[in-house]
Amino acid sequence: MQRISAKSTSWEIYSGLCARAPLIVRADGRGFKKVLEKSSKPYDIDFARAMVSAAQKFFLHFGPQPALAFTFSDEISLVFLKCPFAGRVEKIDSLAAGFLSAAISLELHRLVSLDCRTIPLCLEEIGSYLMERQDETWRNHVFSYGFFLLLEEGLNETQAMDKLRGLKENEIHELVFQKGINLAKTPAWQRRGIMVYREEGQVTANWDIPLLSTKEGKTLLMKILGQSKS
Ligand SMILES: Nc1nc2c(ncn2[C@@H]2O[C@H](COP(=O)(O)OP(=O)(O)OP(=O)(O)O)[C@@H](O)[C@H]2O)c(=O)[nH]1
Ligand SMILES: [Mg+2]
Repeated sequence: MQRISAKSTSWEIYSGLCARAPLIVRADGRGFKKVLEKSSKPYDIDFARAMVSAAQKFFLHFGPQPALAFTFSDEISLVFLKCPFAGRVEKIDSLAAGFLSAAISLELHRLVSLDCRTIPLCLEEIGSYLMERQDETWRNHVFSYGFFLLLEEGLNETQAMDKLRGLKENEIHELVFQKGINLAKTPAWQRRGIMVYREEGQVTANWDIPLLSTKEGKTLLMKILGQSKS
């Protein structure tokens, strides 16, 4: 068969779409509610370890280097200070999704897939983006504990969802507290997410990150992003 001529690339109308650095690539597991239906609820440490290990492998084997990765639940945000693949969005999204899908499939010993999107922003916005994802980590944490507690009490998913929607965050807190779980004392990685970054030449996973809105959190981010820029 003849090779496709250069002309046929004119069909590839999205191939010219480019982003500038800095940019964030966020991957999210497809249908992970089903994938993880037999895992521990609301949190499965082995699944969290699989996500972290895939993020570490990304640093070691993907090629273009992110400055840091932030993960919670079934998502991973990868912060790039330099453009991978000359900023070509199709390349970035497909290769990052392909790599992470393969890495997480190997970790979980089953075939799974993740999608990816590229988010362009400026350097000053990286902190805000990560703070938003960390806020989402916290909301997800409160909601998940509430949700699984209500399921254990015999409500079905729709009933549990409806009940939680009518409650304020502190009310869910209280509900869970009555059952002996203090949401302020759960493992830090469940409340704040996990970061992966290079430290003294090693790809470190930090399971006890500070709140990124605090001075300590901002200092940590500046250190990671600062050393990665140079
Ligand atoms: N059992 C268990 N489930 C988890 C854990 N972490 C994430 N999940 C599941 O993963 C889902 C992630 O949310 P979504 O990304 O909105 O759900 P999804 O099923 O992946 O749907 P799409 O992303 O739209 O394909 C959660 O709703 C949980 O059901 C975990 O540690 N244990
Ligand atoms: Mg998902």
